Amino acid sequence: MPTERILVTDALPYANGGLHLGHVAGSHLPGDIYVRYQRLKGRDVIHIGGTDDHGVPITLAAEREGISPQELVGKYYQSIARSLERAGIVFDNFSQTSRPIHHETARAFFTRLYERGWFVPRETDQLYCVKDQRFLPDRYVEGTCPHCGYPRARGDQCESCGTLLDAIQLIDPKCQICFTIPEVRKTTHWYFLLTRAEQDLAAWLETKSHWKDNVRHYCAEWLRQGLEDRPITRDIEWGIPVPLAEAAGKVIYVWFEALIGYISSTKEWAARTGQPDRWKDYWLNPDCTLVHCLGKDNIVFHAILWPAMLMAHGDFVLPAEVPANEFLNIEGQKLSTSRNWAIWLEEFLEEFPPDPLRYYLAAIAPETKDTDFAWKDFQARNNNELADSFGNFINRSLTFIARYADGRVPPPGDLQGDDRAVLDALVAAPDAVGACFESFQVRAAVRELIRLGNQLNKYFNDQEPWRTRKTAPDRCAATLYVCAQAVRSLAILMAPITPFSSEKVWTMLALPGRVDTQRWDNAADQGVPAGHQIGKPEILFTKIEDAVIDAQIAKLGRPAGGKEGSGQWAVGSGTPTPPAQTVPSPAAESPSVPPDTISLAEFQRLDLRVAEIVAAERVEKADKLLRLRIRIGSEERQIVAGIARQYSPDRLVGTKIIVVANLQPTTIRGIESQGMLLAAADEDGVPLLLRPDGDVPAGAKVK
Ligand code: B3M
Ligand code: ZN
Repeated sequence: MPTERILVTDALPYANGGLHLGHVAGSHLPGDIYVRYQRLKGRDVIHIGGTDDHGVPITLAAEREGISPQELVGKYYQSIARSLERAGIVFDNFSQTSRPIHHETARAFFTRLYERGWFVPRETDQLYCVKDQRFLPDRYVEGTCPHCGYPRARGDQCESCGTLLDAIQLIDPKCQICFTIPEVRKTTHWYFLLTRAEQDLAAWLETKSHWKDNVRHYCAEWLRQGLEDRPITRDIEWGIPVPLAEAAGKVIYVWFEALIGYISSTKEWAARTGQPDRWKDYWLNPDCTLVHCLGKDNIVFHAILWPAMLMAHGDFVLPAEVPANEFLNIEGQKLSTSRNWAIWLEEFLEEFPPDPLRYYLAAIAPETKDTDFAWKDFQARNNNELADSFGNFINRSLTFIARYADGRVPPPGDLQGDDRAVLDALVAAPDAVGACFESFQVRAAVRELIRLGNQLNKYFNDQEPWRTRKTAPDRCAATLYVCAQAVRSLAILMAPITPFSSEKVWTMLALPGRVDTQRWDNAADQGVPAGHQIGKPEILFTKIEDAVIDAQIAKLGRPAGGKEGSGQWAVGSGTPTPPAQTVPSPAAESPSVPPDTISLAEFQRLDLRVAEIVAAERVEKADKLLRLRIRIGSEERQIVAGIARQYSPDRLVGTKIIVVANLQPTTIRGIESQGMLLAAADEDGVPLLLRPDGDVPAGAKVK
């Protein structure tokens, strides 16, 4: 049970791109749901966030977009803040680490640790790009991870095994600006003596036995490997200058200061509320519950580095909860911003209202393992659960009252067993659902709610108010009375997950105030009195058609079309990487699906076309090969195909075949082949061309 005062933070996304659903599922939605729940519980809770504006992820993106880091972070701050707001993710303060308040706070923090002897300068080897004439810290280099062999490990951390790295440890490092091989040069950096905090950290982590398994296991593993002192200064220009004369030209390492951003953002909030000291009620209060919401790639920073920093500082409260989430995959594949295998929040909200997204991400929250966002599953849950269960019950109940009771909630009369069973279920629900929210188990909360929704629909069906309306009006009145109470309860209980819809229900019920100012513990009160006049019922959740979903699936993996926040180089928390040339690997995550199954979206990435052969000739000294000139619509190309044994060139001219039109060009015997034709081997292994069965124009898409 948390203390009455709670401070919830969401990981600060890098302001180098728009937000994708990985950000939302990993930290912002869990944070928002928890805060909304705690607020309904009447606790003094604040939700603190902002953008992470420094470090290599920013400078790399700025270089690639051809604008200054300052311009870049300004632009993405706006877009990130706007999409969070549209998604109903509400912060008490959403700051930027590039603001003066943060620079001051971070420098003061640094100075305190320096004075306490927590930093030592060390001369170290560092990768340097001769071509770009600069040191290459962190993500300026990629190479092979020395621990797991992952070939695209970044200079700060391996995305695959999670190990924190020093760029110098990478095997075959490459400069991420010019992709040449860097050399090693000497430079001096200040190291944070993490080793000195090791014992205290271990003892403190021992007290966190209630933390989620994934978080405890990660921490245990890091401790088992032994902590290392970490360099916390960098040789780049963009960032917070190190407040030491002897470190001129260096900035504080982005992770070291970004974490302090939680304090700065709280200070900014306090100042905005006109009580500038109010931040101390949280950060300097040992009874304040500090909760950090984040994805698993950030665990080490929040559960090891940050507590060590806070211990070294001495004044501040330590994290109480670090409910980290695993990753959200998309259609069976790892989310990748560089391949645009991602769903962008802003684009999503152009097409769909926020609540179905919130509901779905809550239902599949990656709490204990990676989970999969599948568009068809999203559609099914929206249609079956939101529309057909919750929406249907609420709509039937209110419409019935509006139509047959003049919009007035009938008196309960003599309640009977079935009625009481429903009212009892309502009484039990706040604790049952609340316990799930309290322990960061949002999926379980959704399950409880679904169970309640099903029970309510069953009650409505069993009571048959459309029949009792004529045969037993008292029964009908009791049913409608109970249903009205249940609608009110549902509105409150679902408010953390579907706040917009809950507010709508509140309006339809014409109850005073707003749903988000109600009390969770009063959710089961019979709060809609007999005789109360309700408002106009409206459809709450609309069903989503197949075509709408198919269009979304087809968008996956396609270039983003220059939209803000989703350009080729504009990434969320992923690394900016050159565009991948390969078709994504098969979806193999779901146990019920054979490992070589591909999704519809993957199939749709293939651009299969009908092409007409306009010229054909043999390739010299290659008796199997033909060089074909083909026409796809108005475009002509050449391809090289191994069909010379069974087809003579002149017979092929005018023939229509099927080609893969978006295959990476390749060179065969010195001739560029700009596509591939489709053929199937006969019993003797002789390849025979596939041709359309009828007159299809060249250029037609094969589906
Ligand atoms: N910006 C990493 C990320 O966006 C980093 C989080 C900072 S939290 C203080 O995943
Ligand atoms: Zn370079």
